[in-house]
Order: sequence, then structure tokens, then C-alpha cells
Amino acid sequence: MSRTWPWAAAAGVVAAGIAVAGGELAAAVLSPSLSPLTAVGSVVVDAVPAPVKDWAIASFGTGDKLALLAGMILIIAAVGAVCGVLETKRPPLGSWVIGAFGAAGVAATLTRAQFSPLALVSPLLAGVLGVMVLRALAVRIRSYGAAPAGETGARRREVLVGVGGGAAVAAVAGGLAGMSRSSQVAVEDLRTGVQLPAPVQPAMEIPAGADLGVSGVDPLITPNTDFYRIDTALRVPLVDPRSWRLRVTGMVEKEIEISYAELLAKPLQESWITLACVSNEVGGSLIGNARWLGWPVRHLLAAAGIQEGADTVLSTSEDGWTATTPLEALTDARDALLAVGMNGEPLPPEHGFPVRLVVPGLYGYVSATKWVTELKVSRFQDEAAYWTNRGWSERGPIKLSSRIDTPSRNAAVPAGMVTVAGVAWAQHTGISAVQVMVDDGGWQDATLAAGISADTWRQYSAQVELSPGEHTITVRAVDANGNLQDETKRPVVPDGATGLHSVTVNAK
Ligand SMILES: Nc1nc2c(c(=O)[nH]1)N[C@H]1C(S)=C(S)[C@@H](COP(=O)(O)O)O[C@H]1N2
Ligand SMILES: [Mo]
Repeated sequence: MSRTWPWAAAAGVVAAGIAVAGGELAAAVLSPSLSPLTAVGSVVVDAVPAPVKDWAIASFGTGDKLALLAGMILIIAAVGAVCGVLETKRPPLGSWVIGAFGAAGVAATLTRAQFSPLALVSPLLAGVLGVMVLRALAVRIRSYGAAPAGETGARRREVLVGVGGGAAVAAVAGGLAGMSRSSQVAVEDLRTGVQLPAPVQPAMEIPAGADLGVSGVDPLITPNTDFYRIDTALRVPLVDPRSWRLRVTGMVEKEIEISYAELLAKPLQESWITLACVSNEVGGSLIGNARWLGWPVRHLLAAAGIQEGADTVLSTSEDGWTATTPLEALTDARDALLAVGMNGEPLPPEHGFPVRLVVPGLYGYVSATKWVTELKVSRFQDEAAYWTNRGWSERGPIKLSSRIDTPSRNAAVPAGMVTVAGVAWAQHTGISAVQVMVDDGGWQDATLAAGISADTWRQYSAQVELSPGEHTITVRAVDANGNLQDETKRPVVPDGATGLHSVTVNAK
């Protein structure tokens, strides 16, 4: 039997590969927004404890989804190998395990917001394919293992042909599934076809000198392609703008809905808003500044008529993610937007196409719902949202913070006068001063660049004198109300990190 077990393991990997690739391929045709792998992966995303997710964001950043998929594929391959051996030695144990995986795919699919009966076909097909291939290969391997001398060569060839052929089928199916992003392409085409109207109220002109142009400092306006992306969607939701509707429900006088065309016909405005993630560590890069085109959501809420006693709006995305936002932040003069445009383009798919919320002053997890489909006017006490269900605070105002962009950590700099520069932010309040300090040498005022608005970050720069040797440079900001940045080190959970950013450099 020992000569067969590597073949048995390989057969199991091939059976698992055909199951996964077949399931993904079927889903590409039948239910492009929900494949078995995405369904299972999304269940994992929803289930992992907050610290693990934090760790994933911290170590993989925007690559967290790729890392999860890679991990899942490795696990499936390993389980496949075990199934191959089981099925060869103790049939039908391996089939049972593969079948159980198919059933898990079905169960996961049932829990997703994008569920449709058609989406069940793919995990079922995956399970059936996996079991059939596994059994067929196991038969050949057993007959090879039991072959009388003289026939081993021929029977081994049969195994080789079966396993090799199966691997080729899995590779082709996997390749096709990967390429068959037809609906993705279709939505991308629809997106490029969108003609955004000119804003009735254009964004502020950027004041001269708002961008200091110091090399190493993040650009004042973050290009869409560099904008951080954080969400729980393993696959970017594909939303057809022609069928998209936003419904306003809950504690309203009358439920209403709005289509994309109707939204584009409203008097739109453009605003500069710096969006930040609550998972941004002190000094981190989960923050970006863009020009958002949209319609103030308060007009839509007013059209529905808000009932007495409501204090929150639960927004839901196409993929079932939710956030609760204080009602007042959506109705006051800060002009929270139902955004359709980002830096002059329709929202990129990964940033919420066709429509998302952008609320000045609040972390994304309590406000910035992408692919938004419903606004339910409600009360905080009656609702739980995606992250508040997982230990994060109900309220998430962005904390006053500042970051040193240059010099970078552990940089070698020439001794003498050195430029320290970066950004500071206190969305919806504004920054009044930034100070830097070398070692324990006392705070010195930095030069503030001109600001765009209180809702955006602000650049600063300072000249500091560095003697030869190692030095630590620290920054802190003061907001427009005179509050000093909190220097106490706190983690990102439950409502955003605090502490001061510092970099250690080597002056020569
Ligand atoms: N549908 C959906 N919207 C979402 C999220 C999500 O997981 N799903 N994440 C939120 C979080 S935590 C942040 S910080 C912002 C990030 O927006 P961006 O990816 O466009 O930068 O989106 C918010 N909107
Ligand atoms: Mo976030």
C-alpha cells in the first residue's frame, strides 16, 4: 500500500481542485456576486474575532483578502490530500469529508445577503464533482495497489493519466473561472458610460500653498488608485446602476426610494473630505483625502420625513454590511453626502460604485457605507451594526491626530537642519497648530500649510536641528478648539487609536 499513498494524496488534491474550480466556474455564470469560495470566506470574515481581523489588517493591509483566499486554498488542498488517502484506504470516508465541504458551501451561501436560489447550485455541484472525481481516482489507485507483479506498470499509468488529466481539468476550469469576470466587465463598462453631472455647488478651490510639495509627504489629494480600501467584501460587489435603488425605511412618514438616474438629476455638490479608518494606527496610512460629488443625504431623509424619537440611521450595503450613524450627523449642516463621484470620476467599484455614504468627521465604520442600498431611520437602542456588534463603539468620531511623513522611520539624514513634514487632521473641527519635538528638546511650532476646510487634513512642515547621532522626532497637533492631541497610547479598538507619532532617524 505504501507505494500508493502519494498518489492518493495527489488524487485528493485534484478532486478538491476540480470541486473548487468547478464551483467557481458555475458561480461565474449563475451567481457572479456569490461563489462558494466567497461565501465561505465571508463567513470566516464575519466570524473571526476582532483582534484577528485587526492583526490581518495590520499585517496584510489592503491585501488582507488575498491572504485569506490564499490561506483557504492551502487549507482546502491539505484537506483534499487527507481525503485522497482516506478514500483510498477507508472508502467512503474521503467522500464524506468532501461532501461535508460541499454542504458547508451550501450553508455558507444560505447566510449571505447576495443569496439567490441559483447560488446554491455551485456549492452543490462542487460537492458532487469532488466526490465523483475522488471515487473514480481512488478505484484506480486501489487497483494499482493490489496489482499483481507484471501489471503494476499498466495500472500505474492509469493512475497517472487519471490524476494528471484531473489536474489539467482543474487548472483549465480554475483559469476560466478566474477569467470569467464577464459581469465585472459589464459593470465596469456601465461605470465608464456614466456621465456625472457638473456640481451645482463646486468644491472649494484649493488655496495656494495648501500642498507644500515637500517630497515624501502624501499628496494633498489622494489619487483614487492609491486610496486605502477597507471592507469585508471578498469580492467587490457588482452593482448595476440601472437596477440600483436606495430605499429609505424605518421611522419615516413614508418609505421612499431613489434610483441612480434620479440621484444624478439632483442638485449635486462637491466637497473635499478626508476619510479615515478606525483601524488606522498612529502614524498609519488608512486615511485619504478626495473630492466627493454627491447629494446631501439630509434632503433624501427630509423627503421621507423623520419620525419623532429617531436618533440613528442604519445603512445597509448590497452585500449586507451595516453601519449605524448618528441621525444628526446626517442631517446637520456638515452635508453628509450620498456620493456618486470621487475625484471627478464615478466611484471606483472598490470604493462603492454606484453610490456610497461619506460623512465628514466620522470613521468609516460608522458612516461610509459603500454600495449602499437602504437607509433605515431608527434608534441606536434598537439596532446593532456590523462592527458595533463586534466590540467597537457605537459612536466613532475621528480623533485628532498627526503623522510624520518625512523623514521616514530609520532614515539616514545629514546632520544640521532637517525638514520634518506630514499631515494633521481633526475632521469637522479643523487644525490650529502642529508642533514637533526632537528627543526631549521641547515643542516647537511647525508651519501650517493653508487648509482646504475643517473636513480635510492639513499639511505642516518644520525645520529642526539635528546633531550627529540617533534622534527621535515626535509630532502633535492642536485642533481648532484648542484641544491638544491625546498622547496616551490606546489601541484602535474600540474607537480609534491615540498617542503621538514619532520616528527615529540617524543624523550623520
Ligand atoms: N459595504 C461596506 N462599506 C464599508 C465597509 C465595508 O466593510 N462594507 N467598510 C467601512 C470602513 S471600516 C471604512 S474605513 C470605509 C473605507 O472606505 P474606502 O475603502 O473607500 O477607503 O468604508 C466603510 N464602508
Ligand atoms: Mo474602517
